[in-house]
Amino acid sequence: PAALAKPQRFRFPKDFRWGCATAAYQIEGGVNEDGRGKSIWDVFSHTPGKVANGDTGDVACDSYHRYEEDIALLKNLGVSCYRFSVAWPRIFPDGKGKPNQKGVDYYNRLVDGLLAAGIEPYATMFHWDLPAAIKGGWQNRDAALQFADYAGYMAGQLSDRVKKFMTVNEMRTFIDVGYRAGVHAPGLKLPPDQLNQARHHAVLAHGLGAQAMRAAARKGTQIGLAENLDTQVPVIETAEHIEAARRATRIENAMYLTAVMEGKYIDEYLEIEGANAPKPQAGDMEAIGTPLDFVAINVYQPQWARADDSKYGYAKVPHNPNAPHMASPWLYVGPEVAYWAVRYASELWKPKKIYIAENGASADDPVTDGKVYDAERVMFLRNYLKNFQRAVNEGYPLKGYFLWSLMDNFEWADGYTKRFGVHHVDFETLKRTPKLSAVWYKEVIRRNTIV
Ligand code: PNW
Repeated sequence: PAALAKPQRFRFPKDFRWGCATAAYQIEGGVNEDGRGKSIWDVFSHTPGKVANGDTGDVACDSYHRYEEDIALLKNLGVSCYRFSVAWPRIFPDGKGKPNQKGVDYYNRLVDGLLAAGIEPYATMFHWDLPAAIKGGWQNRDAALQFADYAGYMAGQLSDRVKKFMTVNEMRTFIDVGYRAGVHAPGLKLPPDQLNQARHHAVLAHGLGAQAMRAAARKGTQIGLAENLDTQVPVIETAEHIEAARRATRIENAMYLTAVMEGKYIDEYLEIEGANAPKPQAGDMEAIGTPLDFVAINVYQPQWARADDSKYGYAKVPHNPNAPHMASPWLYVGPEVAYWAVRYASELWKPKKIYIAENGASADDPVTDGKVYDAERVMFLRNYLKNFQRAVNEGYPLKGYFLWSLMDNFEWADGYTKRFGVHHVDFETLKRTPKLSAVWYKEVIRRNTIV
C-alpha cells in the first residue's frame, strides 16, 4: 500500500503540454475600444432577460487592458501553453471588408507577451462572438464564407509566431444552445430542418476556414478545431457496452465532429433526420473533411450509454437530476468521460494528435480571509486527470491539456454567477487571486504528476 501512494505512478510523459484556456468575449471587455464591431453576444447580453442578473461582457475581466497581468498569472503557474480566442469583430467590425489594424495589434501584443514569457500561444479563431452585422447569423451560408476570409487573414497575420490554431470552438454548443434551445445568442428555437442547415454552416465554416488558414499560414502551422464531443460512456466496461457506446458516440456527433473527421454525413444521421437532413452544395463535404493536424476535445460531463437491441444497438441512460454535479446544473461529475472521450476519438478517427482544449468545473468559491479553498474543484480536476492519464498510459495520442479556465469570467447565459477559474476575480475591483486549485495546478505542472 505504501508503494501505491507514491505520486510517481501518476507521472505524465516528459513532453506533455500543460495550459489554461479562455475566450475573448468571456474575458476581454473593452467592447467599444479601438474600432471593435458588435457581436451577437453584445446584442444578446444587452437584451433584458437573456443573461443572469443582466450581466454583460462589457468589462468582463478587462483583459483587453490587463493582458500583461494575465500573462504573469500564467507564468507563475508554469504553463507551457495558453489557449485564447481572437474576437472576429475586433478584426472585421462588420464581419468582412477592411481589416481593423488596431484589433490585430491587440493580438500581436498578446502573442508577443506570451512568447516573451516562454508560453506557446494556441489561437482559436471563433469562440461564439459572431459579428452582429452578418444578417441571419449561422442560418446564413455567407457566415461560413466570411469566416474563412477572416480566419485566413488572421492566420497570415499571426503564423510567423503562432504555430497552433483552432478554427472554431464547440459547434455543438454555439448551434444547439443558440439555435435549438434558445439559451445562448441569438436565442432561437429553430425547427429541425433549419437547425440542421445552421449546423451545416458551422461545420462548413470550420472546413473552409481550415483550408483558408492552410493557404495563408507559414509552413509548419498546425490546424485543428475544438469540439465538445458528446461522449457516450459505457455504463460498465464490458465488451458489449464498450462497443455500443463507441457506436453511439459516432452517431450522436454525426452533425459535428463525425462529419468533420469523416468528411460526410453518415447514413444513420441521414436516416434519422430524413427530409430534415442538411442540404450540402457541391464541394461542401470535401471542405468539411479537410485533413487536420490535430483534434481538440472539450471534456465536461459524461453521457451514460448501454447496449440494447434497438436498431442502432444502444440506449442513453439519463442522469438523475439529483446526481452529483458541480455548480452548473448540467455539469454532472463523471471522471471516466475523460478516458472515453480520448479513447473513442482515437479509435473512431485515428487523429495524429489529440489535445484537451478545455476541462474544468464551476463551484461557488466563497472567499474566506481573502483566500478561496476550492477543494471540490481540485477533487474534480484530479479525478478527470487520472482518467486522461489512463488514456495516455494505454497509448492514445493525447499530447496536452488546457484547464478551463485561467480565471473566473463571463459564463455566457449564467453571467458572473458561475465561476470556473483557478484564479478568483473580484468583478468590482477586477483583482485576480489564486485559488487553492491554482496552487494545486502549479504543483501538477512542476512535477508533471497528479498530486
Ligand atoms: C464550454 N453543456 O461551454 C465553453 O467552450 C466555454 O466557453 C464555457 O465557459 C465552458 O465550457 C463552461 O461552460 C459549454 O451544456 C457549455 O454541455 C455548455 C455545455 C458544455 C460546454
